[in-house]
Amino acid sequence: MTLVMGVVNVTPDSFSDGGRYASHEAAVAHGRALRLDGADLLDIGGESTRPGATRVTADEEQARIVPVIETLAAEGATISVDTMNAATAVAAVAAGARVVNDVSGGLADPDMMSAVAATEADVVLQHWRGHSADMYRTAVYDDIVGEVVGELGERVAAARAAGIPDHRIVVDPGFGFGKTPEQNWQVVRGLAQLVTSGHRVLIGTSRKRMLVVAASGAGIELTGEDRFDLATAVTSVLAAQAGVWAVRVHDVAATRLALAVRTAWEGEG
Ligand code: PMM
Repeated sequence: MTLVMGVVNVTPDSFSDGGRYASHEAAVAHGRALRLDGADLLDIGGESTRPGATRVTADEEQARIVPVIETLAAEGATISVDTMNAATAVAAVAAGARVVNDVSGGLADPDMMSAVAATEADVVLQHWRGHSADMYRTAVYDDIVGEVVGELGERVAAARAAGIPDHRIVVDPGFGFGKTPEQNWQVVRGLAQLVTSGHRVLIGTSRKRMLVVAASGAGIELTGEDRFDLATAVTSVLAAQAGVWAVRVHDVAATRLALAVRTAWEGEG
């Protein structure tokens, strides 16, 4: 069964006195709604990794997400924390997170691997070649599948060296990170190689530009969240087909429905 990770972004939309409280309440409510939709995990993040996004301090990041993690973990949710900061990862695990999702694969913060090793949390190591401002400058490959798999192997080796056992390691090819939309589709062809590498694989295609490229290939203009989420749900089925462990999505309900139809199609066994 492919697991569904629902995305909860905690980004205050206001700096007024009510801003923090309002964003906390909104994030908790969103997390609850995603669980009702059938999310197996909630990925909680306080810093946008989108191209061109400005970075927030670790203190600000923790102020945003730790209370949200505490509330949702206390309600029984399995929480993943989307952070590149070791200090935030430690604070999030103390608040109840069971997975550290580091889009930099431990590269952004030299303390990340040892910090995770000292906890019992799982770690998602994503393929990454630099902060979002540099995103496309680093998107140069001779053999993209070989390089992504190879660079992920180096991150796995670093995790092991820090004392994180294999069963706690998840790998992610990092769609959209240091890759153009077209290159993301090339990486898709290498998913089988990643799945057979022995670690659990997570992928995130949700609402990404690669879906726009796929649609335009058929003369379809991808506009509106609903259509993005339909396209995302299709990728979730194909990911399940490829043996991926979990998919990170915004629209949990659409992916759950798509996966249910696939299960009916395939049969339970
Ligand atoms: N993508 C985003 C953020 N975090 N984490 C993992 N493991 N894999 C991803 O593909 C990934 C991620 C960017 O997406 P968002 O801005 O829509 O959350």
